[in-house]
Amino acid sequence: MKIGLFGLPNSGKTTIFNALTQSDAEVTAYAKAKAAPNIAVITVADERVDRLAEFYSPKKITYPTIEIVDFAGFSEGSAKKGGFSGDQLTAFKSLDAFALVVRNFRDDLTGDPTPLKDLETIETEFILADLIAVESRLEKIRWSCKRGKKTAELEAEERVLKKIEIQLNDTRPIRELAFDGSEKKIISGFQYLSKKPSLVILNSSESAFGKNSGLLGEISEKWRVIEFAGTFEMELSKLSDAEEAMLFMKDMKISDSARDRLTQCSYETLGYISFLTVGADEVRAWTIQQGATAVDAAGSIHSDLARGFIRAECFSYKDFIECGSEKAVKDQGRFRLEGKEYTVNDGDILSIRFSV
Ligand SMILES: Nc1nc2c(ncn2[C@@H]2O[C@H](COP(=O)(O)OP(=O)(O)OP(=O)(O)O)[C@@H](O)[C@H]2O)c(=O)[nH]1
Ligand SMILES: [Mg+2]
Repeated sequence: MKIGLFGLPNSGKTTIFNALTQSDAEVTAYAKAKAAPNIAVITVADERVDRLAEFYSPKKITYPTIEIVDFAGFSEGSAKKGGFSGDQLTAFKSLDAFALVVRNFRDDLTGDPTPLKDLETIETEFILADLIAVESRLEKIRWSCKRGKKTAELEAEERVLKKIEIQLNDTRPIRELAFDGSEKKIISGFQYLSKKPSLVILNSSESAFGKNSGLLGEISEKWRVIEFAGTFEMELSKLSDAEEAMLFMKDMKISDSARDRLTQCSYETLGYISFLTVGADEVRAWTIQQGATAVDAAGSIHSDLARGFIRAECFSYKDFIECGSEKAVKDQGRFRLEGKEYTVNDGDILSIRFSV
């Protein structure tokens, strides 16, 4: 999974990047927009993996990972000035979601925070960039049609793009539009910014942290949102003494680490769940889309497993913990054989039988 920290300059993206990844990237007021973003990989903590590893004592324990990309702040009007750069758009393309970082602390240069207005600025920028992309594609289609290259495919594409154009002209994100199967297929090659799943990180000052329920409520009408105390949490992530860090967190009434809160919010935003595989070689958690089938899960492990799928042997983590062993799970009739179409649940422990 890949999440991009994005937002106005000086909103604390790099501070939060450091808090999440225990990195030491330079934090400066109004840094020059750099060409290359900061990138680091975090592991997704999962207690279930830890517990299972105690039972199986595997040679290897593997957690899912999330790549965090910290982009330089963009300036208002980026889209209008001919769009985001090709490099930027390429970088955005590979993201699963944006984490929009909004400033909720006083800044000497720009003064008091305006988080709702800032979010609107970002959204408008995305919408403008998408509108430019849609209009230029529509222009090309019209040009082709005029020159006698009209095809049913081009006409279908034009219809979807016009539908998108109306939405964008209404200053609304593409994410709110519903598309049917064939429409989805037509636009799957385009990477619209206002279509990408997004969550919001409200970056509050230490003194305001935890006192923003009204604001968080307003933001949550449109986005999933989490609150961070950026500077505080960056310093927290540098503490080598875990107990000391816990005490500071308790003091601030922070329930989980920045990393765990972002992970959870990302999974919710993207509709992801985890299934598990166990054995003497490896205990591992895997990420898949909610609603995925056993054969999808098999394919996420290896394409051969999906191709030669016979059945999935399955039991839930909860049943395993309640019963205490795989044998007890079987004895109590909680061990299941599932076919290709089985919908995988969060916390399912799967073993795929296959033949190729
Ligand atoms: N009070 C307070 N200041 C913060 C917080 N987060 C960041 N800052 C300050 O804001 C300034 C910019 O922080 P960065 O983390 O570099 O912000 P950025 O969004 O990465 O900035 P650009 O990359 O230049 O767009 C620094 O002076 C930080 O100390 C916070 O949570 N509270
Ligand atoms: Mg930065």
